Amino acid sequence: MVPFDWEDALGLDSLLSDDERLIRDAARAFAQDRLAPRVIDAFANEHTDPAIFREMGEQGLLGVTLPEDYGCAGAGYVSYGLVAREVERVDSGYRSMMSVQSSLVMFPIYEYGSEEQRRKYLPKLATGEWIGCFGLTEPDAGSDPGGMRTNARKVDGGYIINGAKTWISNAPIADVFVVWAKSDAHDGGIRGFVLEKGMKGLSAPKIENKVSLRASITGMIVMDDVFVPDDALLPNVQGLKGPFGCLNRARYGISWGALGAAEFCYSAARQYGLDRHQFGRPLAATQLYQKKLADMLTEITLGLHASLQVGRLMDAGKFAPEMISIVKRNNVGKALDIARQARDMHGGNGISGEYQVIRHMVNLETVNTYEGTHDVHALILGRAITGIAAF
Ligand code: TGC
Ligand code: FAD
Repeated sequence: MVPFDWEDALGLDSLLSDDERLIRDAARAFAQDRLAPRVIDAFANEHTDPAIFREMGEQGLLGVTLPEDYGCAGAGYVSYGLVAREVERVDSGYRSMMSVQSSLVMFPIYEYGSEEQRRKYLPKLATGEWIGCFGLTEPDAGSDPGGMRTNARKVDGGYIINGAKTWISNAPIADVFVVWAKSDAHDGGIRGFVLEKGMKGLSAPKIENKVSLRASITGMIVMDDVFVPDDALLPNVQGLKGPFGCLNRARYGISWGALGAAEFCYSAARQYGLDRHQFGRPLAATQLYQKKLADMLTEITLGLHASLQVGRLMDAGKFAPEMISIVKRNNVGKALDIARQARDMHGGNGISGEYQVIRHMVNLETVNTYEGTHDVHALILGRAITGIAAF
């Protein structure tokens, strides 16, 4: 028999390789030493510090799954998940900055791009010198991106792009824009383009006054007759499987990340219950308080092990996207429940920014919506179970 570990109930640590533990520990040290001290102010003042991308780059946390040839770590998907968990333990907005850059900007350039595009963009995105964003969602096409209106018209030497993307993480500070558009030169098929800051007709206004994810800047991408040369097209993919291929990676990372936020809330509620006395004893000595902690630990533990299994299958090239829907949907939903419980268990202090659980709670509302809402992932699973699309 071994003593029970309330922070690692089923021995996840023992299932990791030495390299995975090293990456996890480095990410944890970075997140706790460099991100945690800034997050309360960043959230309160809705401030995104672009220097964070360069700091993440210095630590090797951007594009961790991509090859070393392009300045990346060449690690596996389990390592990527462990990084997301550590960063989101501090704030979902910081994880969002990291996962958009890694899965939604660097991955498509690597997977669908030409060698010239890889060489041009990946090393600078890996160091964080350049910041990237991913434009799929539009004002009238959110859960149904096939309904997008953004279009690319073929002209001599390139394309003219028109349209608007909304709710785009990193957009107002981005140097590189991966944008999805319907192309008349490809029978109206969806194609990916890489746009650059400063192109005529391209702007990225900030969306102000978010109540959630305030440490991560969000904006629109407005394209008004933007001319892009032929070599801005991502040559190696056509159709929605292009953006969905990126979303598979980001959604998987979120499944780990959300549980990092949940672990913070669980740990904070445990400590608060031990420290705070009411009715002559610690809150943690009450049955209701202990049941809540037991439920939290159970869901976190089951979710982490499920994500580990999905990561192992991704590393082996044996995953189905529906596996990712299970862990994105369930882990984020459970994390949100845990954050709400932790908020309640802190009593009045639970609404204070200093105790931080309410920040995680409101952040997780966004995480439950983006990258496919909780219900859209249920419908993806429902389709796979029944063979009937109910969207
Ligand atoms: P559907 O007919 O299902 O598929 C169209 C084509 O795509 C292929 N495909 C996939 N390929 C790879 N991975 C997946 N997960 C795939 N899912 C589908 C499919 O095989 C087909 O290929 P082909 O060759 O036959 O053309 O398409 P649909 O239009 O019926 O899709 C329905 C649905 C609901 C599954 C889809 O539209 C969906 O997932 N909606 C949710 C939209 C979403 O997740 N948006 C995210 C925007 S980005 C974002 O939120 C970033 S936040 C980041 C942050 O800050 O952290
Ligand atoms: P809608 O699709 O209008 O959905 C509204 C509600 O209806 C939801 O509850 C949904 O589950 C439900 N619903 C929709 N369709 C059905 C159906 N068929 N059956 C039953 N219920 C349904 N997008 C990007 O492209 N890039 C980004 O970087 C990015 N970052 C984001 C950052 C933030 C902070 C936020 C909030 C969003 C971001 N998004 C981004 C957009 C995000 O992906 C969308 O908000 C999400 O896909 C949902 O789309 P929607 O908001 O249009 O909601």
